Formats: sequence, C-alpha cells, structure tokens
Amino acid sequence: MYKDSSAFVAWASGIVLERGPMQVGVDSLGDAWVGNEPEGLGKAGSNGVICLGDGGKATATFDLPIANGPSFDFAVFENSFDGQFLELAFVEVSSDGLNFVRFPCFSNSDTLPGTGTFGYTQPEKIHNLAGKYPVFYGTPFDLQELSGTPGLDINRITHVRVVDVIGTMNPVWASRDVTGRKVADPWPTPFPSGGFDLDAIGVIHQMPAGFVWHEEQSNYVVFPQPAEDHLYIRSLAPDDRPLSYSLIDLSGRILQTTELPGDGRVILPQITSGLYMLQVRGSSGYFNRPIVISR
Ligand SMILES: [Ca+2]
Ligand SMILES: [Ca+2]
Repeated sequence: MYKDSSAFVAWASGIVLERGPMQVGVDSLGDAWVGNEPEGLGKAGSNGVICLGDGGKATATFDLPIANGPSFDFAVFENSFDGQFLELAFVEVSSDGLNFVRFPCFSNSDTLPGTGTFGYTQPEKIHNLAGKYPVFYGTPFDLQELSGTPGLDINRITHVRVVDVIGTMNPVWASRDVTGRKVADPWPTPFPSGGFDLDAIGVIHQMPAGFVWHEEQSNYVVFPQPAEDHLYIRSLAPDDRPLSYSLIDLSGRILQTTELPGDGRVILPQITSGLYMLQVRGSSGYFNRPIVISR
C-alpha cells in the first residue's frame, strides 16, 4: 500500500528499540547502529530508517489503539530500493504490551544455500512478513487473522513489534516460519545498517478518541465478529441482562436505538461494511463496544 494512500489515518508515535548484532555469532562486530527511534516514527518516507541488526526488535506504540476493521488494519514500511533485495521481519501485536502474538507467516524461498549478502528474494514466495514490498509501499496486515487468540484483543491493539528475520540457514540461529521452515533473507549483513530497515508503521483502522472502553468492566459478550446481518448480545451475569442498545457510527451519529429482545438478537440495518460502535445498556450501567459489520 502506497504511503500517500488515504487509507492511512495515523502513524506510530512511540518506539522502543532492542538492537541486534551486525552478524549473529560474531560478537566482535557489535550491534547495528544506523538510525534511532525517531526515524521509525511518523509517515513513511518522511525521515530515516532504523536498522535492526540480526534479530533486532522495534516495538511501536500509537496515540489510539489499532482496531480490526474490514480487510487490512495496519502496514509496515521498509526501504527496499528495487523490490527484490528484501530484508524481512516478523510482525507481532499486543493489546497489553506484555503478551505478543506473531502473525502466522510463510517463506518458500530456497533454504539451500539460503540468500547471500546482496541476494534477492521473490516476494511471491513469502506471506505475512514485513519487507515484502519496495520503499514507500507498506506490507499490510489484517488483525482478523488473529481472531480468537487467547489474551489478545484485536480491537484494541496497543503495540506492534517488528522482529528482524535472521537469514542464516545455520540451525542454531535461523529464523523459522509458522511451519518450522527456515526463512531466508540476505545474510550475513555485517555492517552498521544490517538487518531490517524500519521506515514506518501506518494505521488503517483505529479506535476513535473517546471510544476506548474497558472490557473487564463488562459482563457482556457480542458475537459473531465480524457480523453480517445480525449479531447477539448476551450477558455472562444472569442478574445483569442487557436491556437496550444503540448502534453508532464513527462520527458519533446514532443509527438505531432499540430495546433488546429476550434472546439478545440484533438485526443490523442496511449500512455499509465498516467499524461501528455498539452501546449496550443494562441494569447496572452501559458500555461501548466496537464492532465490525462485513457484508
Ligand atoms: Ca481487519
Ligand atoms: Ca535479516
């Protein structure tokens, strides 16, 4: 996705860096050192990049949580100059800053002998690895793929972590995809700019300001997500039955307010696919819940 796409509504606003070595196994070279935290912030192409080194990590935060809207939700930008010399990274997300979940990724690049220092990678052989596309074009990720992961709230992603793929085929240090296959990327890269070059992380879907809610204060469950033409609101506490609800769009406009029938079923109006807010009122108060309608 091109950096100037109107799909991008925000960019990373904070980064914590854990740099990796220029070449894993050769401690005397020290860590990669080109670029610092500020160069991964803001819009893609707007300042420099952060070079992670072998296995280095950059953990980004955002002014508002990233949410799971229709299709892709954020994109990671690298600086490949030709779309063939690709430095790759795993991408992980967290909704609490502690528990990180990696996007399941695949690499079918040759593992014998692997990819040399200036070797090429065919982008069609990799999936869900950042660095797949050339400079100014972000690799997009869809949080829906992580739906149902315990400990992860895909509608309130607060952290995105990028982890450099160590391209060696040496089993001691090799990085592996979700199937356990080694992931090849240029290696060794024993220079200060070695490893994945993080340019930016662009947000496509985010929680609007003021719509942050607290799941732990709610006894309600809303399913299915995404919803097509109806969904259910149920309470986990029998004495706190949901009584009524409002459906609100992201500009704050109330589209529908209705008493909830006994079975908790909500028939959704004919509105376009997207992210909406459901405000549920019960006997003990109310809560707001972002929902995705996908038709
Ligand atoms: Ca999504
Ligand atoms: Ca690498």
